[in-house]
Amino acid sequence: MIKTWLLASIICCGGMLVQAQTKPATITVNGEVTTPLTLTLESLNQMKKSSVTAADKDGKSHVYSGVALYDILQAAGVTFGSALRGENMAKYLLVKSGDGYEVLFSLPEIDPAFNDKTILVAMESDGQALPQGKGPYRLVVPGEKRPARWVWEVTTLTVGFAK
Ligand SMILES: Nc1nc2c(c(=O)[nH]1)N[C@H]1C(S)=C(S)[C@@H](COP(=O)(O)O)O[C@H]1N2
Ligand SMILES: [Mo]
Repeated sequence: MIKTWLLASIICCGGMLVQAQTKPATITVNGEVTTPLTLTLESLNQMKKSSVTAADKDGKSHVYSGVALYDILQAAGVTFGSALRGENMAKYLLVKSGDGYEVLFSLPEIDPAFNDKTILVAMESDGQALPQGKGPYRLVVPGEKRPARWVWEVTTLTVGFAK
């Protein structure tokens, strides 16, 4: 009886430890949004998929797939389209990552009403999950000469007023 109990607690605690270690990576969307979000790989996979072909640091072209940054922010209720005017033109998006790296975008850069280039929150490169340390979510920003805003290990998207 005691043995069974012991075995059960070991399995249970072991399971909890494994769960703590494999806690899924999330993207938090907060700040000037109507609906703050916490997205998991599962919820991102339920959103509309987009693909972008872009050249990496070495100039090699890859097909990246994931969810458009616009679609994520749109789901959180960020002011885009006809609402991106007046004081909202002074809003920014700060992208934060697991290693503390942070980069900034203006909203018109992201909004298809202003810009034809799709900024992607990529989950795959050439059909494969992103390599360890470069995922599970990475920004892909087509058309830039340096990939300095291709933030890997994206954790947080914060919309704010610059004034
Ligand atoms: N999280 C995070 N993302 C980052 C960086 C970083 O230091 N941390 N460096 C950026 C810079 S300056 C470059 S040039 C590219 C390099 O990407 P690569 O190593 O996959 O070629 O990643 C960008 N994304
Ligand atoms: Mo860089």
